Amino acid sequence: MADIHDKIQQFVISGDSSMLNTVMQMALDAGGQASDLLNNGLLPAMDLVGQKMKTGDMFIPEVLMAARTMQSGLELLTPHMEGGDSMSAGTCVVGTVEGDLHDIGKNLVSMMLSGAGFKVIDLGVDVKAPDFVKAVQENDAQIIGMSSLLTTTMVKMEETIKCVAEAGMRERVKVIIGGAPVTQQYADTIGADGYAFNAPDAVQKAKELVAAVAA
Ligand code: B12
Repeated sequence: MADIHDKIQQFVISGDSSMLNTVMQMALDAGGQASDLLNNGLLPAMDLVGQKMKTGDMFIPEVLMAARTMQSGLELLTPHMEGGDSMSAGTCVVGTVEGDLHDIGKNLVSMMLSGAGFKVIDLGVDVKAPDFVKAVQENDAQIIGMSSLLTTTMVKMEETIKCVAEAGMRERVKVIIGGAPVTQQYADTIGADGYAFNAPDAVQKAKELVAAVAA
């Protein structure tokens, strides 16, 4: 399987969606697990892209191509990811905070929450604090999931939590946060209810928090 993981990484880095989808489809047809292709192929590929970006070996247009390629790989895997309960596990409003355009991790979290039976209202990227609040009100959501990939946009998470409190909803809405620069310590500092390092942990955390709201 190591060979297929190498190929996935190579095609993500070179931004070749067509070849990526071909090798991934072949792996799935041969009985490969979607979670293996994700965890050992696509995710490490994005880490490599990040390293290359940092060292100046990849520039924004190439990173964007790699990101689009990664996204197409995720879409291919979505129907193969583990299905969840048919009944809704709860409603989550998810988005990347204001000023931040990174959405791959957020999309992965949305996808896995959906797979676990949550109704997901995905607000996309560059989401302003009042828009999170509005979406919670309109959809009677129990959870807000915020993503931030830039140290400069992390503060928007705290702003959103304040906005939720000002709307008088802090008691009934749980907030989980994530993204590469975010930590449990940061979540504690800004008064978020949960932090998750990756998408499976995000699902686990969301389930725990919905159970706590219901109790
Ligand atoms: C792809 C990418 C881009 C693409 C984004 C395309 C897209 N559609 O998302 C583009 C080219 C647009 C881009 C632009 C920029 N980027 Co950029 N980008 C990245 C890169 C390489 C990968 C991010 C990624 O997708 N990772 C893969 C996903 C799966 O991981 P993830 O996002 O961390 O998500 C996981 C967890 O964090 C968690 N999670 C994520 N969200 C949530 C939410 C919740 C609720 C929970 C519970 C969990 C959770 O679960 C996810 C799945 O496991 C990172 C480097 C890196 N390694 O992070 C840099 C990086 C984030 N970018 C960086 C920078 C500087 C920029 C720019 C400012 C560059 C510039 N000069 O213009 C711009 C900013 C644009 C903006 N306003 O947002 C820096 C940030 C540095 C910092 N300290 O803030 C990084 C770290 C690169 C670097 N090493 O310097 N970027």
